[in-house]
Amino acid sequence: MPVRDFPDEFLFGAATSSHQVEGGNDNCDWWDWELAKGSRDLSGSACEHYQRYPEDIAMARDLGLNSYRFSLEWSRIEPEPGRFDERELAHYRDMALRCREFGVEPIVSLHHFTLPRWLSANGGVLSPGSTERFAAYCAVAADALEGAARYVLTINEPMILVLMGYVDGVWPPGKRSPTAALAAARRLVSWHLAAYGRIRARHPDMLLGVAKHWIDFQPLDGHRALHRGGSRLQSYLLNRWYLGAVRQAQDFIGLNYYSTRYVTGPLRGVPLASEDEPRTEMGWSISPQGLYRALLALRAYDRPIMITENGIAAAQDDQRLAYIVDHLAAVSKALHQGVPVIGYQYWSLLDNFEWAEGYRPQFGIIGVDRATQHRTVRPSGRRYGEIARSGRLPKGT
Ligand code: IFM
Repeated sequence: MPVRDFPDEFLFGAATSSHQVEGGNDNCDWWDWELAKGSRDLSGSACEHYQRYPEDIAMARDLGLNSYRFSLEWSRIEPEPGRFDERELAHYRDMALRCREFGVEPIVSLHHFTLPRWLSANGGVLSPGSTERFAAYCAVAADALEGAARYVLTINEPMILVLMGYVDGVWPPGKRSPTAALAAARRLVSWHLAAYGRIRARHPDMLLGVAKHWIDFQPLDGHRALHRGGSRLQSYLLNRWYLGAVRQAQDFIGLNYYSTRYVTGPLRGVPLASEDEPRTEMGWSISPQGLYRALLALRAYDRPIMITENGIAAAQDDQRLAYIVDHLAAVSKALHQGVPVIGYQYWSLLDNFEWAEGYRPQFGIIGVDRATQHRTVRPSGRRYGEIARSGRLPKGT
């Protein structure tokens, strides 16, 4: 009997988020932002996943995946403050049930960057009652998922939302203010804590977490104290601070990992160590050892770890396959050293709307033709599915 690289129950899957794939998501802040800021592309009909989800989940299952991460769209579920739309709740419950029917474990995010327009128009994350509003929405959403979804993520990448929306100002709400950034970061801690408390009290069987982005900060020059100190500081600010603040309110750790970043000072760094280093279409480094380091670091939080995102924007599909295999090898190495990794969700199931970058970057193991919506499974998707089915990496990895 060949030895498996991953345990039988390991959750191999792929991820998406509502605004990036559903289409017609016109009641949220991002829709307005795309129109007002003249984004590279409008999200428009995206992948029409709102209508085509049965077909898409079936494709994931046919590939051999046993899990699927998707998000609920708050702006659809609560189109006006305090009014919850039963049809939308039924829609998302059906998505989770459809997964179950196909033997696919649903992993559900309740918030993935977008806000209902009524909230963004009133101060968004920083509006005075936003914590209570978020917790109330999460409670209703969790009720709708009862018996259908076990793994629930309250917030996707809270510190990326802070960085892009309140430091760099390139995402809504377009602020560049350290004071607002700090307030938003604190507020997103209270969002999670409030939502966790509310859901935990009503649904003791649900396993709750945050999809926490982790950047592998490394000193560009390990001999320079400034680079070393800078990388520790940046890792604290972007990686560890939030995880520490919600430490007692997580049943598992959700890890979104993409790359290493090379640090040259307290708030400075470069994406690549040298100009000839291989990179993704996003210009990010390709660094499976950064994933391995992240997993070892996260062991300190003493919870099971689910890789809720890891992936590559690649014009060449063989680059995607190599990325997946090399990152899974890093996961397997960590697993064999006792790190409790319970799953891996590739980002993304489908080519989709990559925020400010529009439709140019192709992350999907399934390609989507923008004109026809035709789906094409890429060879990397097939090979990933074979790994998922067998629990084994290709020989020689
Ligand atoms: O597309 C995003 C996703 O929404 C959040 N994590 C990173 C992905 C790739 O940039």
